[in-house]
Amino acid sequence: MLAERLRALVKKLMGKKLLDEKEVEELIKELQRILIASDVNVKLVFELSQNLRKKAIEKEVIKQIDAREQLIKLIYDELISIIGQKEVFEISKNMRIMLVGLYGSGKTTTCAKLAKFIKDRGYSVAIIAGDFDRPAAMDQLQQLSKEINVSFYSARNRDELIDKINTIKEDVLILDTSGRNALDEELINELKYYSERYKPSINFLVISADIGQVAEKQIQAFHSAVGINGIIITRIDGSGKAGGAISACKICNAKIYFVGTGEKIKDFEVFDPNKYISRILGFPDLETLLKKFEEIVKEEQIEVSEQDIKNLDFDVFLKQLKAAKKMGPLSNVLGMLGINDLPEDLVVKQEEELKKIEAIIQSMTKDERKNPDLLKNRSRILRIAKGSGTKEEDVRGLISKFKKAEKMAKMFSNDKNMQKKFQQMFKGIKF
Ligand SMILES: Nc1nc2c(ncn2[C@@H]2O[C@H](COP(=O)(O)OP(=O)(O)O)[C@@H](O)[C@H]2O)c(=O)[nH]1
Ligand SMILES: [Mg+2]
Repeated sequence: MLAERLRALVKKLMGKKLLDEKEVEELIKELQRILIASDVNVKLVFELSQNLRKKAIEKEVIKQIDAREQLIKLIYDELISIIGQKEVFEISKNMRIMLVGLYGSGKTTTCAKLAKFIKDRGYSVAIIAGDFDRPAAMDQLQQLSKEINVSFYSARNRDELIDKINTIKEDVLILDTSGRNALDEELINELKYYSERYKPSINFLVISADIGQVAEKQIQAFHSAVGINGIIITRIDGSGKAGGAISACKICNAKIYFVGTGEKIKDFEVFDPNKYISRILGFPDLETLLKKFEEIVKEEQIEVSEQDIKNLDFDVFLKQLKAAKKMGPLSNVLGMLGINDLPEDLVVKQEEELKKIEAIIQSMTKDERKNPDLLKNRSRILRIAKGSGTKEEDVRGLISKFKKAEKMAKMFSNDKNMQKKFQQMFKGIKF
């Protein structure tokens, strides 16, 4: 698998806080290889690399997140700037949709899928057969319309069809067009004909995920013939590549709205950019990683006051401990990156311990949390252990850690760097 090499490189950077230029370069090269093999247009890959290079070196480092994650985030940001965020498809009455694309790209199938999608949202839909090249295409479309119970319109020729279209009462119209192996003049004329007479409000380009590097020329030709406002990628189930779609977004400046995930009508999904990018990059769970980013950036803001340090209580203890441990290695990140051969136990154990500590502290009364001296009383300790589902020695262990932290905090409470030292102390607390 292509992404494996990228992952190996990314793994090498584990725990690093800063990227040096050589490492950035190495990663960019690997990324280029992946994107080009995924059929992303070469020029576009080059442009993307330039941006990445610039940002990776310029970017101010978020200290608590290591280089590996930062780089993935940068790559993600670059790709998303081309593909765009998740787009809602706004359906409205009197909408006229036209599907264009090469022969075999999946237009006819997509007509039915899209019609069903729109019908399920409470609109009446009409499917119109505009492909006069292959008589079989008409039957195929009629069959599909029956299957989803949507009206179907056809005619003997284009002029007749246009006359008919003007009498259709349904809310939304979807026109299927013919396709060739390549976009020739005849097809361009047909599309222009529909463009002028049918007057579509949205032109969807239907492209197959495996279209390859030829994508650019084709997309450009369709775009200059009729103007593409939306993209639907089909056969995403069969190809991990789909780089042509990224190129299409860039060329048409249009968003990807839907993806086809199989031959059946139900195999149709609203396009999710995060899922798509994870797939291209070979990182299984990018979305969770991105959320983690937000969390970390938020948690970084936890302040600590002089008062907190001088009178350390269990509330402050827990808050600081959680902040400190979150900023360390992130247990899930490993799995998210598809890296499974690392000593994950260690990290997972730490998180479990932290949960236990949290349970114990939450089983204390408000007074006990504020005034830890109350915990000299054994019956209180037993009550807390019971309440948190832990053992007496767990509670005692935590109290002793707290006492040590309290003692240390007192020691540097007059230090001018006390805030920093205090926070660092929590990072050092071992379970
Ligand atoms: N696996 C898979 N097959 C698809 C998908 N969309 C269409 N197909 C198949 O691709 C072939 C061509 O589809 P068709 O709709 O006739 O393409 P058209 O020539 O553009 O109208 C058919 O066999 C479809 O069943 C998809 O999302 N996934
Ligand atoms: Mg067709």
